[in-house]
Amino acid sequence: STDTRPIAILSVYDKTGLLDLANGFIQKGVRLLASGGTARAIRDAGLEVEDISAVTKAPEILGGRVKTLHPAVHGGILARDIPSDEKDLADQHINKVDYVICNLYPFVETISKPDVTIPQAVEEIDIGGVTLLRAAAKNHSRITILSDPADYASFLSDLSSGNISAETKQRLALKAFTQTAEYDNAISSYFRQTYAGNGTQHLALRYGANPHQKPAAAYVPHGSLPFTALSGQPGYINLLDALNAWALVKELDVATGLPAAASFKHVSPAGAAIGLPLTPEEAKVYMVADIDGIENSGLAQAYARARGADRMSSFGDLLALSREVDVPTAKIISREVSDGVIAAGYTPEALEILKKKKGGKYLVLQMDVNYEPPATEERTVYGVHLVQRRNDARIVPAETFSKVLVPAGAGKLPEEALRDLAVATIALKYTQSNSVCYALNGQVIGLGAGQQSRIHCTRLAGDKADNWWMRFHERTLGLKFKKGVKRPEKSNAIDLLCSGQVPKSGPEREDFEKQFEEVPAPFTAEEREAWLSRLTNVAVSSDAFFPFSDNVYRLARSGVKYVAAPTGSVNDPAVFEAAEKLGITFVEQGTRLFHH
Ligand code: 93A
Repeated sequence: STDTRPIAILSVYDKTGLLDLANGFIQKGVRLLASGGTARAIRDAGLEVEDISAVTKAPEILGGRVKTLHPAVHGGILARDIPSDEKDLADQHINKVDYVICNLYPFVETISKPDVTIPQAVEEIDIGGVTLLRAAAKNHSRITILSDPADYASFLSDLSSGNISAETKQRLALKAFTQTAEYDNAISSYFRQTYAGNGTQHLALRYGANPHQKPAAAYVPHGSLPFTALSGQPGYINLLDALNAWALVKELDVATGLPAAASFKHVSPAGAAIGLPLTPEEAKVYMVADIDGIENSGLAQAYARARGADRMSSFGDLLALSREVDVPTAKIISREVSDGVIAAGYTPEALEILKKKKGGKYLVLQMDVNYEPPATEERTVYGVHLVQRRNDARIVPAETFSKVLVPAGAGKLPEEALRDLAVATIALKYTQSNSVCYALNGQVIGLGAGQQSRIHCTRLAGDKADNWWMRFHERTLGLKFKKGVKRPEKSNAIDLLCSGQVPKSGPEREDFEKQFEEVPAPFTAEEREAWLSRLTNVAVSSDAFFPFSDNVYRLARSGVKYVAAPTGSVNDPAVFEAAEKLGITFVEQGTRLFHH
């Protein structure tokens, strides 16, 4: 056509600021072409505008489903300033478009309505608008794309100054691309929830970390969730625990070749272990002496150790098991206070036992053992997206712990030490930092998590290891509880006794004594010292270097003989010297293992 004015195409659902914008364009001699409702709004205000059909020569059809989808529109938008494009336009009598103003049908608002139907949602899926945004943004070297009324004012001042910079066009194109990306995300997320079926790719959760944090959900963008709930409904923290615990046991099983178990609370392990036969004392301390068949089930042994290490912390745990759950393992779980289990599988009999727990509400998750998480992970905190490569560092005992620094020239560590260092290190990898872990006999015996100071981790974990060992004292093994005292109450009383916290008198002392057939005397300082001096061969791992030698001194007091930790502290020489003096073998574990 002979009309040589610049062209703006306007098609907006949200008509905020539209008239000012139209007016500004007209002042600058820009020709306005608009879709039905947009044209009407401009025209009703007494401003000059043409319908899109003036260039498409085609009416809006299908009740508005096809308004702007036309070569006359998209040819005009997508054409570059190159001879072949100019020729194509001339042949088809199409004019170049210079400005596109578009915002989309309110899909998100529509699906947020409580009773929305699928046809209603479908009708709000904008096609032509997304195409306008995308086409204009693609050709942003030439075209200005306005996708947000908030940008109109500054655009108008640029327009009247006659200079819309390349930088402005780029920024506006990015905004348009982001808008179409978010729009498509909202659509796929809606269909993930309605068509894929709850629990397949998307799982609605009752609430988030706390009951007032609604809504909450778990989903994967592709494929299916890697777990299925065979019983119960997982919560948000359940899943944080389950997925970390699963990763831990899978890795521990691979590293040792033995069945592995972990007992999680608040996204840190309370215990983690591999399946090694239990001594009669261990079976007693872990309260599993009466479990039939435990001597033939490595998985049951692993869980007995993981759940038994720190019975107080494991109260109400979410546990993970690396192999198919059998009846002995299910029997241990069934009588403990626990929130749920994630495992490689369940025998039918074991599943029957677990399904009966908590009146049928016990959470039983089956993990897809072949699932491999993507290489990167992302989360948002306070609106900011954080992206990182997943911590895929592998712990291979014979390699990871081969660099012995102290004593200099020492050979390979004994197999048991390598094994226990692997248990401690893999446990740390899934523990909120800072963390220090003590291990013995293929299990965690003390773990300090989430302390800001390393020495506090070392002390906390050391005190836990000491309490664990005090539970093997003959006086603890011989405790005579009254009939009817429940398992958790026994564990609390044992912890009070073993940690040396029994008060001299008062209501707490009375409560303590009430539970016993024969009231035990608190341990004397001499008794403790004598018994603790017999704890030995303990292996310790630290998720980062020891900044001061106080850590090594504390380790030595709990029978530690092997330490694996990263190096790099200015105090390394002092740390090594302390280890040397105290007869502790120090292995450099080269990878820092912070976890949050
Ligand atoms: O149904 S559509 O996908 N078909 C189209 O061809 C089309 N072109 C623009 N919806 C279409 N639009 C959208 O219409 C725009 O994204 C905008 O949200 C809305 C403006 O319609 P009206 O100008 O009739 O108020």
